[in-house]
Amino acid sequence: MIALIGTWRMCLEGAREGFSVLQAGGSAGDAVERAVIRVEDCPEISSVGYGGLPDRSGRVLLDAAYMDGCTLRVGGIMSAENIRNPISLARKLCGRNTDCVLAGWGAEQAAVSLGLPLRDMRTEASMRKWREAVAAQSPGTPAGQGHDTVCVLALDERGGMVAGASTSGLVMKEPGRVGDSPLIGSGFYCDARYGAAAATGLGEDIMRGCLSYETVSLMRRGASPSEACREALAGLAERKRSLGEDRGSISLIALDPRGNYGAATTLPVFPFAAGHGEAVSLYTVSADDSRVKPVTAEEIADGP
Ligand code: SD4
Repeated sequence: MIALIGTWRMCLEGAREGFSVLQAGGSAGDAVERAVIRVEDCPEISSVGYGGLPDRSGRVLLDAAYMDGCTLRVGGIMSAENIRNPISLARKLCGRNTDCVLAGWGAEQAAVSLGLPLRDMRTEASMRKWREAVAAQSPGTPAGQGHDTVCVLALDERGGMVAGASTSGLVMKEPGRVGDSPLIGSGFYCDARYGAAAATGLGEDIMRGCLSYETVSLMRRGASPSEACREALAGLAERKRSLGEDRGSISLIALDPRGNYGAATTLPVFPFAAGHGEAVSLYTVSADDSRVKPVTAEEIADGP
């Protein structure tokens, strides 16, 4: 069985490309990298890669990760600038025994030494939005929460399973701020024996519950991907409620070794692209209705 799932509507084209890699007998790693690159390279997507919105200082600082579920090896970059395809660098770092997660300038140096292309990730449009945001902001305003990470999970014919994630983080984040996306167990986790999971939403909350590891753990104990996502989210929401906090803004996706996928969210609508067997399509789940519903891109054209 081959299968692939990715976060948000913006991932649909990439997910289709990644899925075609799997259909041609390619590896889960190639499928994930292809799908994420498609999103990173798109200048209109303002939360990932090229055209991603800058931090408060006007720099586009990127987080990304790649995990191989057969070896439990991981690669990642945090708060790194000028990396044309963060997912490709994360993948290259995965497999090293040391130095597999690099931050800032070190990540940029590694890209150069590994022969990966650099790029100024700012676009005219992203800098215009940044200038507007700076003008609208008063000192001490926290980072904006509307932002969307691309996370992709894939299963190949040989049972290979990979998780990947890439983001420019929260809008107007503080320089040096790192979200959940490059943190193993929080933004992503993948163990080919039990399944893979990834998260999008407010990283500061996702980290508190190590939600991706928690989701895979629940699958290890027999939960389906949908049940595991729901239970992991509900566990953190319950804990937050006991602390007087709302459930926040978090969505989870998951995939098991049989190619079943699932998702759960605290949002009114969370779109994702997924497919097993024949083709990839768009689906949604919502906080109030955990059933996975097929949708068209037009039906959810307003969101990411
Ligand atoms: C972060 N989790 O940096 C990311 C942002 C995101 O939907 O996914 N927002 O916290």
